[in-house]
Amino acid sequence: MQLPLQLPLQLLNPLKLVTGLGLAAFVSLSSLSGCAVAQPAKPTVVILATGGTIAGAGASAVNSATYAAAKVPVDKLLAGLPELASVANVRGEQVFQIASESFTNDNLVKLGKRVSALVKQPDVDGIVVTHGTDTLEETAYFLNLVVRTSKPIVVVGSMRPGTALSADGALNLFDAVSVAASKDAGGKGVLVTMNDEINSGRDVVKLVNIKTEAFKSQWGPLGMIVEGNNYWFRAPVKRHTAQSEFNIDDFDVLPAVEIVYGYGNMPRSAVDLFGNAGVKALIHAGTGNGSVADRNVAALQEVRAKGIQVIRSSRVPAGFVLRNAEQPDDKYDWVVAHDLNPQKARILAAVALTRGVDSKELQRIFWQY
Ligand code: DAS
Repeated sequence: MQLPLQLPLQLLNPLKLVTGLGLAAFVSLSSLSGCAVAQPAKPTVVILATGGTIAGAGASAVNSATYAAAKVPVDKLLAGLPELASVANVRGEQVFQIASESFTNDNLVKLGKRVSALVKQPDVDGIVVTHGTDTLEETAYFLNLVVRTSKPIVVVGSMRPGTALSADGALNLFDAVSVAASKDAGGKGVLVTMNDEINSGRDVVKLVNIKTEAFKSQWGPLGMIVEGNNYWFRAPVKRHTAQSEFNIDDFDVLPAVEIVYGYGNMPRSAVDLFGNAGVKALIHAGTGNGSVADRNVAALQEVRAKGIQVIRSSRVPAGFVLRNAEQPDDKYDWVVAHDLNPQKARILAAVALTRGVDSKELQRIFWQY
């Protein structure tokens, strides 16, 4: 009986070891049957690398927070994770090599178009986007709105560079590829795998800026991934991907939508500045339930009178802004961002305004997406 020369440890059957049959009794199925057992073809996952900490490098293993992001190329990331071959056939593309705080609307559009082109290819089963964590939530939401597919798209980053002790990138990336290769991950919108959780790209936000358990959704994760197995507990109810009315193939430029941040003593100058800068919409990141200082109500009304959409979000990380509560939105013809934080509200408003919608349609879109 021909024993396989290289017996991968993970193939040892612990039951046989425990019953004393040990290695001698271990035989591969192929030698028993005398012919190769056909292995199911592995899914093909394309990894689009954009930079960030997951591609970062520090001077020493104790540098878990002091390092340079966007240094390691995608082929080295993949070479450093041979375990990926156990879950999918993977290939990588270096789309950008930047820290994600430097992302622009043009980066979003270019990435979205590449994802859209790849998911149309019949031999591509899933997509992983490696990304910096700073604006990961914005990119994940953008792709969730504009890529018309039911194939899994997973955005992933890390809070520590691969050079650090207890680096989180390798397992996050393995999880991302494993989820992207899973049929049961399809149709759930864009997903984010960080720290063993599978979150919705719509809901997830970076809530902590200094530890590996950084990403949370106030509505909870969709599921968890443990040792390559997905455990689902809920599914998204908002429109996304294949059910979206938006399509990255329909536009090349995102309209200018900016954000003003609310705080005590906030002057009207920021509102006035953007009101005269040609923006198509202004997100007001208000205090509390999207509150607007009295001196800024007039400033926002003037902005609205110029045909610029005004959208009330909140600087408070959880909850959602109620229409006509802190401000008479019907009277002022303003929109509320629902549960979207200011940066996600900016993404949705920009995507919606590629179709030149009015305020009534824009509010419908904020309820549905
Ligand atoms: N600068 C951060 C970024 O690229 C690093 C990271 O956390 O990924 O988003």
